[in-house]
This record gives sequence, structure tokens and C-alpha cells, in this order.
Amino acid sequence: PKHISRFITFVLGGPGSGKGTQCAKIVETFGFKHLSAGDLLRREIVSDTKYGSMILTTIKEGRIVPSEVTVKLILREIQSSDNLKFLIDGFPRSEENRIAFEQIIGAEPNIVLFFDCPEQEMVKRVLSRNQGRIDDNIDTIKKRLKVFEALNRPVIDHYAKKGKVHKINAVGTEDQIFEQVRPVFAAFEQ
Ligand code: UP5
Ligand code: MG
Repeated sequence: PKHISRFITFVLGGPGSGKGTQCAKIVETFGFKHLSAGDLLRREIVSDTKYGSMILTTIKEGRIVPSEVTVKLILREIQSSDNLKFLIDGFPRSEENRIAFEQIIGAEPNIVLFFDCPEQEMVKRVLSRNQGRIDDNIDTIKKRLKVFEALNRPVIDHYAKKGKVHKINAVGTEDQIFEQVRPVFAAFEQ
């Protein structure tokens, strides 16, 4: 069955740490399917589904959308993809998210990438992004950083204890950072 050979990578790191940017490079080089939880949630806002307004408010306040909503969106993408290699970007953001996902999919991620970036650098990047994201303002960024430390950090610690975390120094040029990412995936290519 399909699920036996799935390879799942969780891509974690604070707001603006470069998750999306590096995922694009991993897709190009290693052929993964990129699933950004934030993008999937923002798509729900745009298509104004029944969760749209709740998601909008939650993102604006830098809080975490309930697991049942996010897991359902991710699962739908996994199940409808022909690809078996997934980058799940920006999820799980809390222990509750992690447990919900592992229970539903019945598996743990194969590896976890953690982009380690100083707060001042993350703030600078997010504020200069200029893509009209409703959460890219200084008030929301401060909240996103707090939520990251309080709720996402325990997820990273959990997988670190299991030896699954590959910590990447997220400061430098995009290419310098990718040179740290490349060997992590090259090790799994035959
Ligand atoms: N940039 C990238 N690399 C650079 C480098 N090496 N040097 C200089 N600049 C660099 O990068 C951010 C910016 O920095 C870009 O302009 C880029 O060009 C530049 P990006 O790759 O976009 O960083 P990323 O880590 O993806 O930042 P993002 O803002 O997307 O991270 P968040 O984790 O904050 O956002 P996400 O979209 O994942 O989530 C948004 C919100 O959705 C959350 O706050 C939450 O409210 C909600 N959410 C949930 O509730 N549940 C979920 O599971 C997921 C999200
Ligand atoms: Mg992103």
C-alpha cells in the first residue's frame, strides 16, 4: 500500500526563518511535494470556505488554527498527490498539532528540518517581505514569535530527543543555507 513508502519531512522554524524559500529549493533538487500549512490555510480564507473567517482572525492574531482543520487540509493534499515525498512546511506548530497528525496518519515524520534563526533577523525579513500578508506587521510578528517559542519549540524538542531533527543555521545567503540542507536529503537518495 501507498503509505508504506511515504517519506515525510516536517519543516520547522520561526516566522521568516526561510522555510518556504528553502522548500522551493528542495523541491527543485529532490522532487518533493511542498505543502505549506500556512498557504493551505490562506487558500481557505480566499475561497471563503466555512472556516475562512475563523482562520483569518486566528492568523491576524498569530494564534494556531485548531488541529482538526489543518490536519484535514494537509491529509487531503497527501492523499491526492502522486508524489510520495512530502515537505510539510510550518506544521506541526504545537504538541496538539503533532499528536493529532501522528494519530490520523498513523506514522511519525521521517525527518524534521529546523531552521534556527535569531529573532531580530526573522523580524527584519518578515517586515521587508511586502507580499501583503495580514500577519506581516510588527504587532502580529511579536505574537508569532511568542507562540513559536511557547508552542512550536516543544515539538522540536520532542523530535530532537528521537534523533530526527536536522538543525540548520538559517543565517546567510539562500545558497549558503541550502548547502547545509542538501546533504540531509542527499543521504536518502540512492
Ligand atoms: N529570505 C528567505 N531566506 C533569506 C535569506 N537567507 N536571507 C535573507 N532573506 C531571506 O522567508 C521570509 C522572507 O525572508 C522572504 O521575503 C524571503 O525572501 C526572505 P520565507 O521563506 O517566506 O520564510 P518562512 O519561514 O516561510 O516565513 P513565514 O512567514 O511563512 O513563516 P510563518 O511560520 O510565520 O508562516 P506560515 O505561513 O507558516 O503561518 C502563518 C500563520 O498561519 C501562523 O502564524 C498561524 O497563525 C497559522 N498557521 C496555523 O495556525 N497552523 C499551521 O499549521 C500553520 C500556520
Ligand atoms: Mg512560509
